[in-house]
Amino acid sequence: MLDKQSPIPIYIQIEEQLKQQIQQGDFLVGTAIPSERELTEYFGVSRMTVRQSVTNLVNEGLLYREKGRGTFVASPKVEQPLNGLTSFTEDMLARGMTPSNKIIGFEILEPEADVAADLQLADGEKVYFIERIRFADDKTMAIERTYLPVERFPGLHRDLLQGSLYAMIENNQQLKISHATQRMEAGMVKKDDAELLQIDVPAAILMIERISYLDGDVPFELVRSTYRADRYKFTTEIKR
Ligand code: 16G
Repeated sequence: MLDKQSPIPIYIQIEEQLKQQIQQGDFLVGTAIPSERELTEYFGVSRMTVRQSVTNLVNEGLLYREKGRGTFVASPKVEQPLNGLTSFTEDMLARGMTPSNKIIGFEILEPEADVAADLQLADGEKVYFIERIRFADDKTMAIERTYLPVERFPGLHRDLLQGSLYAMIENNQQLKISHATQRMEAGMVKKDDAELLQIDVPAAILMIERISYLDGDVPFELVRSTYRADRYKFTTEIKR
């Protein structure tokens, strides 16, 4: 219950209490939590206070609102370690989820200078530009925009990318993926990407750029990904 004498603001106490109830399964994933009116009566506080607590939980990704329907409990975020060089397919399978892709773009083009530099391409070298929406258990997770040097993967076609790109590289092409560098920053989703990810604007996203290398320090992919911040959480192990 609430402690009105506590230095902890009431809206935070309510937030913590609701969080605990979600975590212990009092409210199940996908079900509605009580309405603002009900929470107002239950806690004996103003509607504004309740709204603030609920909004904070929505912003943290524990709850989501649906216009005209109410506020629901969200699925827990996928927690992905950043320590190993793994593929989306491997990550989702490791969590017992089923990965799938929708290829929304596949073309050969002349890369911009920054892409050519990242992939260490010679003048005039072309790239495949592949756009994929990635799903876990049929839920949208991310959009990946991948650049691959045409010279390294001659004859690549759309059908080969229905599954895992890394499996294709390692199994079909018999190449050895070695390491990658990655940059991550926060942002707000663009309108077109929001439609692809089936989210309402405004929404937070995590943008990741990865350059991956084959054995011998040869860059083979540049990927610019847009991850749903409400579905993803990245963790790193750090040692001292
Ligand atoms: C991950 C990688 C991406 C790689 C993809 C291959 C990040 C940020 N990105 O999503 O660079 O191309 O896996 O996945 O982790 P696939 O083998 O399932 O196609």
